[in-house]
Amino acid sequence: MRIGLVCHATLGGSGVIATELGEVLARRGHEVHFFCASRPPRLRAGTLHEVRAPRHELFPGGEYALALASALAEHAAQLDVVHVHYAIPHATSAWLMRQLIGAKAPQVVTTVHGTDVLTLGADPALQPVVKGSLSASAAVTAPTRYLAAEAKRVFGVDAQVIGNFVDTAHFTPGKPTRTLLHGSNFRPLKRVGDVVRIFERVLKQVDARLVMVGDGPERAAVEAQAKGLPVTFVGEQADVAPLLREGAVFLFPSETESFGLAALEALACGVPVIASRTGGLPELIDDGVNGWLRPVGDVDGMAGRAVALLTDPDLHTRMSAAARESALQRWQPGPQVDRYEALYRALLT
Ligand code: GMT
Repeated sequence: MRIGLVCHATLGGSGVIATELGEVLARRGHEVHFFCASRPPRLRAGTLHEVRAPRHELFPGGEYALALASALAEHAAQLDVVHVHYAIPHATSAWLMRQLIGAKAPQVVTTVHGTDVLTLGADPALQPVVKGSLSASAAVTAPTRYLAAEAKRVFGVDAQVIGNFVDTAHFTPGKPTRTLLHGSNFRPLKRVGDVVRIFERVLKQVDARLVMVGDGPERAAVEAQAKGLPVTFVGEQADVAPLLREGAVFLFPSETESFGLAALEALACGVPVIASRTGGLPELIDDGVNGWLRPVGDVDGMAGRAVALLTDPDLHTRMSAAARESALQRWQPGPQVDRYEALYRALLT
């Protein structure tokens, strides 16, 4: 098949899933084209079409959404399917492309990922156009049952659940040291302040260090909060696997998460995850098996579990093995890419 993949070119999970999907599809012999504003950091396969959005110095407008629609229309004859990751603005650009091309247009699949449903997509300023664009997609998918239910609630659309996945050959266990880890884009919903609060409580009982991976709006404030503590801020990393291999515990106290790809990468490296019981995280983390779930904001509860993992080697070994096993059993690329391929084929017959 000739497949167009559209994603945001960031280190965010939706861009990572789109580029990994493209790599597996290309390995399976499909022709893969990416449409992005710039080169996605983990892109390794397929043809990249960088979408240039001209700007007018006076008038604000959705230039990128329109430029993407034009680029998709320009290449429509070379494509059987356009699969967009993250609905805003991609699903709308794909719908516009179909208006431009008509009956011969490629089929459109939209995968919703998180805030395109939960916050931004639910905003009354955008909800009608996102709803209309999703309804016009030939198929909508979501990575968890939780997000599929939210898509139904917010937009009235039925989304098929096709899970995210992790390359378990790259994300492999290492030799954990007394290191707590956190990785995110440091936005308020990640509650990075809680990470430091949890760590302060841990330090009262155990000697340890904290490594904070990523960057974003809350970084300066949390660096100030962590001053004087053994905390290292390493910024954005193209490859987080080497850092994860040193971790004993991954802290993920988010306000909400549709899936939590960063947590899955930690699990694949055999790092138990202590997370909030929120969103789709319970579909990834079995409480007390491959990690622990505590209510949002329960920093004492999360610190208690981290101390248990750092001080009980048998418990850590058991949970670390369960973490790796859960990634191997449930979140390998093969079965999820099979489902996407089957979906594309069904739309083309
Ligand atoms: O929705 C966002 O804020 C960004 C988005 C992204 O592009 O990474 O994150 C969402 O999609 C990821 C990949 O499916 C999930 O792992 C994240 O949990 C999800 N973020 C939220 O639900 C807040």
